[in-house]
Amino acid sequence: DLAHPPEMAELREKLAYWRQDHPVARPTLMADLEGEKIEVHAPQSGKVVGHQIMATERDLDLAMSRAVAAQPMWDALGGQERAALLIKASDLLEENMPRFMDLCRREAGKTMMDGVLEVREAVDFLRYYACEARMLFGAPQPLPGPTGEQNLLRLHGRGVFATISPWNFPLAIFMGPAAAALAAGNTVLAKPAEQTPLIAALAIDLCHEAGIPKDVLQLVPGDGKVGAALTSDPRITGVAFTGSTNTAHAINRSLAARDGAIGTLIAETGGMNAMIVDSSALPEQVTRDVVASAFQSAGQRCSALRVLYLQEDVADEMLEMIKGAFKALVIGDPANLETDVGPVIDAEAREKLQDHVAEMIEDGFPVWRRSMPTECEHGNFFSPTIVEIGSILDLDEEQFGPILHICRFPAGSMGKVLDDINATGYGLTLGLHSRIDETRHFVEARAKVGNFYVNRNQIGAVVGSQPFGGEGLSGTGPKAGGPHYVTRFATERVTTIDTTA
Ligand code: TXE
Repeated sequence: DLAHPPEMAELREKLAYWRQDHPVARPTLMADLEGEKIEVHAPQSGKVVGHQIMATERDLDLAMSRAVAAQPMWDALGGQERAALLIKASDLLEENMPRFMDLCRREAGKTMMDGVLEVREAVDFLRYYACEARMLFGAPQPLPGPTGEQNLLRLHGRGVFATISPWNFPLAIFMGPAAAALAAGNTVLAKPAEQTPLIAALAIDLCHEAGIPKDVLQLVPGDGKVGAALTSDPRITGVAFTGSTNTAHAINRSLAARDGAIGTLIAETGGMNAMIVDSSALPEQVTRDVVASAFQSAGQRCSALRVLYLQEDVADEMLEMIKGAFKALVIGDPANLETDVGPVIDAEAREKLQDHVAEMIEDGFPVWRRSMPTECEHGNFFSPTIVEIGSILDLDEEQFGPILHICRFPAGSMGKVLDDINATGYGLTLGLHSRIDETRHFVEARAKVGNFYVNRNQIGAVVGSQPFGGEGLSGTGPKAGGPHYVTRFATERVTTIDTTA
């Protein structure tokens, strides 16, 4: 039950701590860095949460040299030992759940429930990839061959990975790719988003406390320039990136422009996620799932619903019910347990959403907006919005916030709807509400998306059960939290022995 994770009851007791604003100690990890000191602000209030240091060229160079030197030792340690350290780190992260929830609220504006889910996902990633390390990086796998010959396949780390992460899952997406790279025997330079460095610093502190050597996993705080410097270094063997499609393209170009080894890019980017609702769908279920998919986490999930397609003959009824639930959303301070929609990450994100809505109004599309409570005047709040448009192709790009676009389609035109969705070039999530099996099979066969959700919300992804990731403009794959993820961070080596000699 996503809405009521079991930890909630216990955590309610710790609310007094969680709701207070107390100073965040400067993370020990940033103490050695010499770059510029930058304030980190709370999205809901603009208050200073703490400070970060931008890594300089010299910091990067030093970190890179340490990572290169430490990699052979880490690789040679083997899957069992690496797994034990990752499991220990997962335990420490779990024990520190209230501290992370506090930081998730203050640094990223997350509600309490989103904070819980964030920590659980990070812990799940560490444990899942630890299991993979045990299974895949143990004894060599014998391969078939002619008599008199023995062939053995071993997996090894590739070298040094840069993991570059976004602010919207400041712990889970920061830890997940780093854990996979470590499990496979790579050393890691982990760059968090510039908006959420303190959560990342706490996570890395705890990984070191768990016994992962400091040179094996290093924090590289900074903005896009620091990220660009990292990816242009020829000593990096691969980059695991989550963020915007434009940045993924920039990293691809940067890796290709370097001399030396050919770099690997594993990218997880944005989406133009749609949901299709036909006349057989149950209106209450649709309403619940649409509102959760579009507005939970203030729409700042890459999986979030952006465009809802309603079959014409039921569209008015469904739209009325959705608007009813939309009007009931509680907007405000994420410190309040009742809050459904908190702030967006920063002023730039809010302005981008505002510009989009202004453009939609100018183009004559009908728009419904929630009024903003007075307590939201000073933060980066953006009022949840519904816009009725003609087709998904009326949109130029992903809007990363609480905006739901609605389209109507006549019965019998679902093929055209799917063609339009596919024509965006994005392929992350798609939802379908229908109780007709043939419709499900039809959509399943045509949809070019990584994750297809039927008769439920389309935002959850459970590590191990629902590996997550897209295709096309939405990413390279493999799926995070799935059975093929860790191997993308590894290289295969084959030994062939003449046993007759
Ligand atoms: O992403 P950026 P932002 C999408 C979503 C959102 C958009 C912008 O569409 O509106 O991205 O978010 C680092 N070389 N998603 O601005 O700029 C940067 O410092 C190397 C989807 O945060 O791509 C940060 O650490 N690194 C998504 C990270 O890249 C660079 C989650 C992401 O920043 C760099 C978040 C460069 N040239 C946003 N430029 C998802 N799929 O979950 C920036 N960075």
